[in-house]
Amino acid sequence: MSEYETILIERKGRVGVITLNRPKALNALNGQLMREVVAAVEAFDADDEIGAILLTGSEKAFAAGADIKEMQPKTFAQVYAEDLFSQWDRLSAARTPIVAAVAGYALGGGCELAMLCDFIIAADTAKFGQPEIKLGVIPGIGGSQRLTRAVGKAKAMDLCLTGRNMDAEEAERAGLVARVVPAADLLEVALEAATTIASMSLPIAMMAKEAVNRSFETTLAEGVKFERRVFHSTFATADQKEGMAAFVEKRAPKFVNG
Ligand code: CO8
Repeated sequence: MSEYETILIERKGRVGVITLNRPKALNALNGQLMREVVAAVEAFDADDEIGAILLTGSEKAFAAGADIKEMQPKTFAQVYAEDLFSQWDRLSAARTPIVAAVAGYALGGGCELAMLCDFIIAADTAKFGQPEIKLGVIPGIGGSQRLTRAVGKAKAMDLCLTGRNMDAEEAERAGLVARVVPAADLLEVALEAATTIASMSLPIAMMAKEAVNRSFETTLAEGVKFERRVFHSTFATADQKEGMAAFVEKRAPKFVNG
C-alpha cells in the first residue's frame, strides 16, 4: 500500500511520476498534500535511479489552488506562526529536473505549484490564473514573483489584479508554458520529454538546471561567468568524454552519470 493518500506515485523507467489525487476537491492543495508532494519529490530527488520527475493532476484540474476550506478559519497569528506554505520552498531545492504536465485548472496555488517546476507542458484545456484577490488574499506560494518573471509585469499585474484566467494558448504566447498539446496527448508527450531528460547524464542535467535558475538570482555578467565555470567543470566528468566521443564515432552515447 502506498504511504501517500493524496498523491499517486509511479516509476516509469527513470522517470518518477507524481499524480495529485484529491479529485473531489479538484486537487486543492491542503497541508497533507503539500507534505506528501514535498516528501515524494525529495525521495525521487535522492534516488539515483530517477533522472527526471513528472508532476501532474487530473484531466479536469492540475490543482484548483490552495485549500480554501482549510485556510478559511485560520487567524493571522496561526498562518504567521506556522509560516503557511513555506514548505513548498523545498521543491526549489530539488536538483532533479521536474516537468509539470497541466490539464484543466491551474489556479492560485495550482499555478504556483506548476511554476515551481522547471517547465510546464500544457494541455489545450489548461487554464492558469492567480484568482486570490477574489478571496481577499494575494498569491502566497510565489505567484506574484514567478509569474512576473515568466510573463512580465503587464500580464502578471492583469492576472493578479483582475483574477481572470488565461487559457493555454495565451499562456504559451506569454512564455508561461513551454508547449501546448492536445489534451489526449498530454501525458504521453510530457512523459516523453521527462524520459528524454532522464536519458541524459544526470549530473550534467542538474548543472543545466542550476545554470538556468541562476539567471533569476544574479546579474547577467555574473550569470554568464557562473555558466562558463560550470561548463568548464563538465570536462571533469566521464559523461563529457563519452558524449563527445560518441558524437565523433557516430554512435549513441552511454552516459554513466558520472
Ligand atoms: N479549495 C478547496 N476546495 C476546492 C477548491 C479550493 N481551492 N477548488 C475547488 N474546490 C472544491 C469545491 O468546493 C467543490 O467541493 P464540494 O463538491 O464539496 O462543494 C469541488 O472542489 C468541485 O469544485 P466546483 O464545484 O467549484 O467545480 P466547478 O467545475 O464548478 O468550478 C473552479 C471549478 C472554477 C476551479 C472552482 O472550483 C473555483 O473557483 N475554485 C477556487 C479557485 C481559487 O480561487 N483558487 C485559489 C485559491 S487561493 C490560493 O491558491 C493561494 C492562497 C494564498 C494565500 C496566502 C496566505 C498566506
